[in-house]
Amino acid sequence: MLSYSSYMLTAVAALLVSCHALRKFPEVPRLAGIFGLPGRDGLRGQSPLPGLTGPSGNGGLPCVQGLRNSLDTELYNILVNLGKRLSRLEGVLALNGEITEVGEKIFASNGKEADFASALESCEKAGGTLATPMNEEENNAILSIVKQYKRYAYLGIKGGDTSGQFRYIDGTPLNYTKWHKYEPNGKGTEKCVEMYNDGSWNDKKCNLYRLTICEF
Ligand code: MMA
Ligand code: CA
Repeated sequence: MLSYSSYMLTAVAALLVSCHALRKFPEVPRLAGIFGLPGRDGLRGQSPLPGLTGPSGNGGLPCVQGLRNSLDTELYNILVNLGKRLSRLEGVLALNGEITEVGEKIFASNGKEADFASALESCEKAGGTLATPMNEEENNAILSIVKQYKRYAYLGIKGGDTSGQFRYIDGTPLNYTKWHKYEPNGKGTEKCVEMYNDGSWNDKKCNLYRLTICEF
């Protein structure tokens, strides 16, 4: 009787351990389904391995001793697939001229002209911020969109109270600039920055209509 109880205890403990990962990551079956791996639906009504049980509370993905070990591989495969699908989507968007990628950044425009505050709001609502060139390569990527739409664009840079003090929107000082000759010249009266169609910058009033270019 004692040995039977301890056997049951071990079995239950093993099941708990194997299901632990799925409780910790309950989204795994759903992700697996999304990324084309056997997930909730793929395994419905089937037992992919002999001896598998389908306990309740984990969305139908079977729990079995040893699943904990395979979960890393499963998650790895999901991430690899996710990366491949994202890169295909990026290829489509880039092909259609809808995004421009530089390093980790993605630049995109909605093609609309707006004042600085509205442009920034549009970008933030979309989960990004205004395009902010932090080196020559990023400046050129933004320039390509300015040329595409043939419109000057506001940049994610703002002038402070002190004249000539321009900072990134988050308040940090600029580490790259591309001022046009004799700019900035607003002496604190032009608190926004526009990009000309040669990629150079001009401090400018914030209430004009300029192309909205965001970065993500
Ligand atoms: C405009 C305005 C300024 C800019 C000068 C350059 C007259 O003001 O765009 O921001 O510096 O042109 O000539
Ligand atoms: Ca100016």
